Amino acid sequence: MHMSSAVLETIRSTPSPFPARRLREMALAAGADDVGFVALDDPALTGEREIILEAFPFARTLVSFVMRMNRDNVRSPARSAANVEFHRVGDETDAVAHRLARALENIGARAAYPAMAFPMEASRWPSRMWIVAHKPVAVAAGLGRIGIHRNVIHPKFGNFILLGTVVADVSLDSYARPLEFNPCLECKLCVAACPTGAIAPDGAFQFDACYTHNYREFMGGFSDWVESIADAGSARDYRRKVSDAETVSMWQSLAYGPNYKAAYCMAVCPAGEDVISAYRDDRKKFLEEIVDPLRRKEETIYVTQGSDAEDYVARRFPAKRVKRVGNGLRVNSIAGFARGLSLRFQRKRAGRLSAVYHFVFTGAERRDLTVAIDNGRLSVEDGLVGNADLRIRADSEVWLRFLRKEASLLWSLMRLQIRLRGDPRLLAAFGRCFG
Ligand code: B12
Ligand code: SF4
Repeated sequence: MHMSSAVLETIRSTPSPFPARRLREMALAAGADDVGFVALDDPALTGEREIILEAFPFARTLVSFVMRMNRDNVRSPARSAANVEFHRVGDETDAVAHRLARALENIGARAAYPAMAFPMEASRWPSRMWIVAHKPVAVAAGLGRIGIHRNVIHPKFGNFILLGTVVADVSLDSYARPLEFNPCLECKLCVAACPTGAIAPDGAFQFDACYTHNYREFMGGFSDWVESIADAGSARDYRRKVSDAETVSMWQSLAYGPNYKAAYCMAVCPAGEDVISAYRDDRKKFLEEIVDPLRRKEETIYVTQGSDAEDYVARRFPAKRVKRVGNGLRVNSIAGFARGLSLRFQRKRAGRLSAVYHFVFTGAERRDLTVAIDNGRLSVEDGLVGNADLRIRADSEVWLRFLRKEASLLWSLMRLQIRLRGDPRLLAAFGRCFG
């Protein structure tokens, strides 16, 4: 879309704010289904701002937009139907962002966009690889609120949307405010449908449960598959670990874009003006037609050994079977160890354990850390806080090797590279709490 030369002249000659209404028209003309604007200095972007500026130093305004997905594709137990829609709308999200950035460029503004999902900054793995976290931006732009399942729910389209962001150097004459109400009904259908138990009724999210299964054919799951090939002594040995259907599925993901294994939380969500009537009119029918087929679906759920997800599938989904796999989330720094604790914490496995751990890391990466586990709750703090039930003093490199199962604990204890003060059984109890 090209601007008239009069408009072009206006934006070049006046540093005055650009009309939000005009930018909205441009975004809709580029194909967005809804759009909202956030100033880069909005307090909601604390923690995000630096990451955005590193990639796009000219950023002043974030244009957040949503793209609708076809609901019945996402709901189908045939996940190929859901995945073609994720890919189709995902590509369209990037195309809309491209068109809007181009339109802004045409009127003399600077604009760029990060991908809807991939490609990301893979060299940063296993830390955060994405540049813009589209969800908090969309919430700040008034496009929706986060539901119990942690997806953004748009007041009209529900959660059947993908999100995009265009970063621009213009300032606007008005910005959005977050929605005052949350469209989430707290019906907990997402909790019931998730095959891994990743969504707790109180809204807590067990990242590694979702990630290990749903992302089996993405980053870490893919690394694990490669390692199973490297470890296999023969084709027959490989086939014992990986079924033919799994090999074909991996080929399909590599050839046509990675396929999500579930996203059932999104499939069953009845929130949003356009979506809710089917649920309100006949809840029983909604459950029978949309939730039950996903719950009854016979399929393999990928779990890590000893995880809450492993127990959950066995208890809740008799038609599903688990397969133990690695999820490729290797810890390669003490900072990563500290950050990863909350992502890997297995609330149920922690049970009634109540203990405070002091970690004193020495050597290459010095850091003091207090980890408290109390009746299924975890807190991680820098420094040594309160009294420890177990104090672990360890050389940072040795500790990382121990976590990766490359160094033996006994050997490290004998060589005084790891020292414990307190009941050593608490270390085993600690290990059980993390997947
Ligand atoms: C990382 C990520 C994931 C992670 C973590 C999900 C999460 N709750 O954040 C995993 C792999 C589990 C995931 C799964 C899914 N995702 Co996703 N995902 C993203 C991504 C790249 C960033 C999310 C984010 O901003 N998180 C930060 C804050 C806001 O979320 P949080 O819950 O407070 O924090 C979590 C993450 O930070 C994560 N985390 C922290 N450190 C690290 C490090 C690494 C390496 C990783 C991988 C994760 C991670 O763990 C935290 C706790 O859960 C965005 C794309 C983007 N660039 O924004 C898409 C995005 C959020 N995903 C999306 C979708 C659709 C899904 C799935 C439905 C996938 C699918 N198609 O099957 C599921 C839904 C799972 C769920 N119920 O949340 C959409 C959501 C659309 C919407 N309506 O809200 C997004 C916005 C993509 C898009 N452009 O539309 N996703
Ligand atoms: S399924 Fe129900 S509880 Fe879950 S996010 Fe949607 S409306 Fe909220």
